[in-house]
Amino acid sequence: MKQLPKDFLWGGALAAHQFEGGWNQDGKGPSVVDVLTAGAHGVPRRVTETVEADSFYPNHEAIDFYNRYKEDVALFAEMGLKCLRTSIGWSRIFPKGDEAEPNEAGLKFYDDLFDELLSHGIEPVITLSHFEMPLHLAREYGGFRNRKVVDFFVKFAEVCFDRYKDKVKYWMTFNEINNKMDAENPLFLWTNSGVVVEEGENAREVMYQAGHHELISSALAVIKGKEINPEFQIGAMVSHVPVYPFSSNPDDIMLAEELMRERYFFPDVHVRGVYPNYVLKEFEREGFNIEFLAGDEEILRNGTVDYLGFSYYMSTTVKADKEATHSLVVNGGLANSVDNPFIKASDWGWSIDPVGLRYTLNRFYDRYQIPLFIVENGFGAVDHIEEDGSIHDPQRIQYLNDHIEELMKAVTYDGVDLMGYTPWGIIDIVSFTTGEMKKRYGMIHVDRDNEGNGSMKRSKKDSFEWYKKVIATNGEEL
Ligand code: BGP
Repeated sequence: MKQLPKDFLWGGALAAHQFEGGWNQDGKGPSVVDVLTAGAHGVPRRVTETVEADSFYPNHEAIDFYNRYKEDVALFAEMGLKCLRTSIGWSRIFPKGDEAEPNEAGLKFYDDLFDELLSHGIEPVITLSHFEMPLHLAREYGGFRNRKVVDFFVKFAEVCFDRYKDKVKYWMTFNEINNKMDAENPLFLWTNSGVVVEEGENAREVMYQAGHHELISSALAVIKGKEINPEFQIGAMVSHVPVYPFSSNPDDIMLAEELMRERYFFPDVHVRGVYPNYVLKEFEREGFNIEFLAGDEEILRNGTVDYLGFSYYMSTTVKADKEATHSLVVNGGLANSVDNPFIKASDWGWSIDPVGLRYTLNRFYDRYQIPLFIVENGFGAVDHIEEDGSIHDPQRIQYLNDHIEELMKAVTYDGVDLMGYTPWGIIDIVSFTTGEMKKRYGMIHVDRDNEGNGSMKRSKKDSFEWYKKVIATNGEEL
């Protein structure tokens, strides 16, 4: 089998709020996730008005990377990572979001971090907004429902592009911008867009308005970024859960196709620079009144992305003879979802479907013909520590191994242009959907539990050495 390209970006992925901690250090302001309590199996996370003294906020300390980054970067280097995908905490740079000047201490932290990564030969891959909007913008402006927030985001993007123009080449504007298509789920509109739906409003209409402002913000950021450094590669990032038809019944096939539009809408605009007809028809049908300003069409056309980054964890399967509501739930299931008899699931009900990754790569590449980047993939599981301190995680190795095999087929057999692969949570971090520490993805274990206890000590799991070999052999030895 032919090999992956020599410059394939093997890495790991993280998000500032899930691992940095230091939530109020060096002038950082509170963000929308800093008022998110821990959940638990089956108990959703809660957004509180302010930081309550008797509630636990797992993101506040997270794994304290902010104060231990040198130790962690050294471990990433030992693993052989070629890149690290992380995000810039927006409220480190603009604590409230609407200040005239950025916070120098926040900017300096990322200067130091990027220098540290580069000194180990690790390329930073940076998401500008990964669920970290300054709380003030959400509370005082209504988040991205308000057009003014576009200006604040673009200014933040410009400051970052300008400051790090010689250190960062690969950027993404919004993490999982589409992870709010289920507008009825308040968690995703809040973290993605800083939006709370008011009584009497149509949640989906509000979602589309906020989404439009984010698409405009992204396009303006791309335009500015290219002015600052034409060498930048600026991508979009979407969550992708392919929808399979349960059977060869044409109704199942058409339903799956229609539901895939929930996945394609945002990347369609990011990549093609125009709204797809199926969404314009929905606006017409539902009577949605989405505010477009004169010039928006041009902005979208001029601000298309260089590549498409995406997260892939699972697939879902639908059957037409269940009532359709077109609404997503956390595990990627839909109202019409049924069990797929060919696919098993994790303890959190996330299906395990490596072939779905190859299928996704092919469908995206056929549709867009631009480079793709798998910027999240992984297996969330409970780890068991042996008496001697070792952690055997064969299930995680199996999951990653099988997905890498499929991505290699997509590149070497199908001819997909794939830039790299950054498995999620390369070091144990706070789970986003549950706020737990016990749902772990890492190849590096962190001694920290759901209640915030533990020494924070780092140790290697079996997957650490396994992934190190995968990188060293460019995927030839799995
Ligand atoms: C994606 C997010 C990440 C992340 C991941 C895994 O939706 O981009 O921030 O955490 O999912 O989810 P979880 O941590 O809930 O298992």
